[in-house]
Amino acid sequence: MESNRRVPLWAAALIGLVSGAVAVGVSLLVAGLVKASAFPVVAVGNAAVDLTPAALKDFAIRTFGENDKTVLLTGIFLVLAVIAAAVGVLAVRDIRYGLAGLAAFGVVGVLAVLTRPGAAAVDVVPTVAGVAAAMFALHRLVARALAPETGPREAGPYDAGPHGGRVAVGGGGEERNGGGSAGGGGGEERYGAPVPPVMRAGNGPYPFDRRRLLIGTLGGVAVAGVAGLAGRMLSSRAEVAAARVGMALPRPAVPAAPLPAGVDLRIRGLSPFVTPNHDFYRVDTALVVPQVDPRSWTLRIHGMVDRPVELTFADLMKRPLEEADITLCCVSNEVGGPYVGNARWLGTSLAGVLRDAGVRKGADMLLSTSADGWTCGTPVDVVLDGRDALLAFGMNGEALPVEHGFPVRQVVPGLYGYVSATKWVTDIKVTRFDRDEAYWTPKGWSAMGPVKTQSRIDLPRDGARVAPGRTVIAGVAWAQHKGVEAVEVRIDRGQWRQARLAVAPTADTWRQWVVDDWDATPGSHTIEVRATDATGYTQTPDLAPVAPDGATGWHTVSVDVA
Ligand SMILES: Nc1nc2c(c(=O)[nH]1)N[C@H]1C(S)=C(S)[C@@H](COP(=O)(O)O)O[C@H]1N2
Ligand SMILES: [Mo]
Repeated sequence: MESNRRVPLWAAALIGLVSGAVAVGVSLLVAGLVKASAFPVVAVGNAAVDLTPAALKDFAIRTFGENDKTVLLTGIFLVLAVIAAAVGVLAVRDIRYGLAGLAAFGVVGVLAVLTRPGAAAVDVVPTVAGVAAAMFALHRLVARALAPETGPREAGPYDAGPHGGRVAVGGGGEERNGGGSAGGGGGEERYGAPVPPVMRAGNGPYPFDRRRLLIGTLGGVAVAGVAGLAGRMLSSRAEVAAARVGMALPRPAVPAAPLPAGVDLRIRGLSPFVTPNHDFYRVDTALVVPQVDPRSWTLRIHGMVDRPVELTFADLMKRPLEEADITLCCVSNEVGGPYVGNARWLGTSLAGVLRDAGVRKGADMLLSTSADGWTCGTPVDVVLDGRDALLAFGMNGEALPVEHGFPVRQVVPGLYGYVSATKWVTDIKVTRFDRDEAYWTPKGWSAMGPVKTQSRIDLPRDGARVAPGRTVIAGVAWAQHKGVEAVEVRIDRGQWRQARLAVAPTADTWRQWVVDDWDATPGSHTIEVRATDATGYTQTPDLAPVAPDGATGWHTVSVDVA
């Protein structure tokens, strides 16, 4: 490309800056994709720190103190921006100069990455990809600023309108504007009168086309932004996953007793007593699972307390730890639905943490907030009444799965999840129900959400075909923190018969049940179930929808015996 002095300096600098942004965005994305540890900008920064004379380093640390990292990164980005702008200026003089500048820059980046301790070959991939993308962007943007998109016979630079509006006539490089380009309006006047077609068909310099360049830079910025954000998301995901896998769970001071024999009837098709983590239902409002690094996680407890505190993950681990089997269920579980599961949770007492902070008189609500801003309102008296309300970080012997709230969530037996089980919890405000409202409350759900006693038939499945003869009917029932006392089943609205109950270690878990003496006769049958909890309450057939505070009714299945 020939020298062209008609591209103003600002535009040349802009071309360079946008190309630089594309380099950063694409290298972030690629770093996330190939799980490279070194993001080139940081590697260059670290190399710069290593090369800085000690005296200057000391000066910087003294002067900027805690902020020295931020100052350093800001400085690196400023230097990068100046270099990028210079590359743009070179590129509009001659694209080869610009490309060479980027290549030189890439070599510095690769060297910086490779000289980092523990660097692997894969770590250069983001730098190389970023520089390649920047070269492409630079080339395209210079072309947009100066030349027709795909050669002289296509769009002329004076025509800011859509390409569809342009008609090339004949083979002699003649073209004329179609109606569509008129849409550009008088704005095109600023480019001056069209030069004769003959001149545009040649290889001569094209006048600067501001509009085409700006559209191109918007595209470049969009690519850089989307790639950068996606890359950041991918790498924080990888980092949090690594932190989770590397986490050693401490032994609790108060371990839960080993599960008694007989908690699990071991019937195929019946929900196991302990729900494996990968089968545990998931309900939350998060479109993308929040990635919270335990090393930077903190939990703030404030509001109506005597001593507001902020706990780190290490602080939490130093507290007395306990383990508890707790069945969690969702208020939006339909009768017979799947949103219920049982796990062994490991954590520290939420009541203990609150007592240390000193809950003030008059407070009746904990407004907890997750890393992604979801909020939950939990009654203070319930949390303080001695039940195993936990700030949990372990689930069935592993660190909490990320989608179940890693690194820390609340679990409170006896309350539906939406009023108790905040995942990725980072903030607890001690407050009052008449002053604060949690996420679901204004959306038609009750502020209070005690779990309703429920039972579910797992076997046989609704609509199943079963062979005549002895048929096992089995399921689970739950009444957290009250306990399930009895389960009854009836067939075709006949006599209720008592189910045999599995052992339940505490009142906070569900309980398996089985009826194994049903002699199924050919034909269609309906099977109904109802549970009675330890307060003496028996489920009624009254149907209630899930909103505002949980479904009621008897789970009923129909089967064909043939
Ligand atoms: N941060 C956050 N925590 C949340 C929710 C949410 O939307 N966001 N949903 C709650 C609801 S409604 C339920 S039922 C439980 C479900 O927990 P699980 O997904 O681990 O089963 O999480 C609770 N905790
Ligand atoms: Mo829920």
